[in-house]
Amino acid sequence: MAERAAIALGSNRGAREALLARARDAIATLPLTRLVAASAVAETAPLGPVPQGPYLNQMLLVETTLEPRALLEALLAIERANGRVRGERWGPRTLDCDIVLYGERTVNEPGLTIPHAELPNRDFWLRELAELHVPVPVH
Ligand code: A4P
Ligand code: MG
Repeated sequence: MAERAAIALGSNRGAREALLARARDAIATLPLTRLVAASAVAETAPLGPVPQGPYLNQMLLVETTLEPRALLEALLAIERANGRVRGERWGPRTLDCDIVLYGERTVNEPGLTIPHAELPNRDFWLRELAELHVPVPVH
């Protein structure tokens, strides 16, 4: 059965707006996946310890039958295709695609945590989820 997943996009390097648009198109054309809704794109001050430029962030809602791990692999491939080079943790990036929620599932595996560990700390994610009428689980 298809489930709904919330995917957060972020970019603070390069042609940020175009990078988000390309990520949206790539996600919309993933196999077994349909793009249901997208929040507004918002500019946000950089979080974390690394000095860097502002981000553009956007939340997508998809319906998918890809399992969480397969969805993550697909998102990492989209990041790579858009010039993402893994550097410093929390550092500047052309494109970041994170799975924030996947249905009501909890996943705690090496390399995959759902709900995303930073969800309670990112006001802009909480705002974007509210905009898309996605309830946020309380733990
Ligand atoms: N990973 C584990 N769980 C997940 C998940 N639910 N979704 C693993 C996606 N990936 C997940 O990712 C490192 C690994 O996390 C992945 O290979 C995957 O196996 P990464 O994107 O290289 O992350 P990172 O930068 O090394 O660390 P982290 O904790 O993922 O950083 P974030 O959360 O990506 O933070 N400020 C603003 N305003 N807006 C932002 O979007 N983003 C960051 C980066 C910092 N500051 C920001 C923003
Ligand atoms: Mg990431």
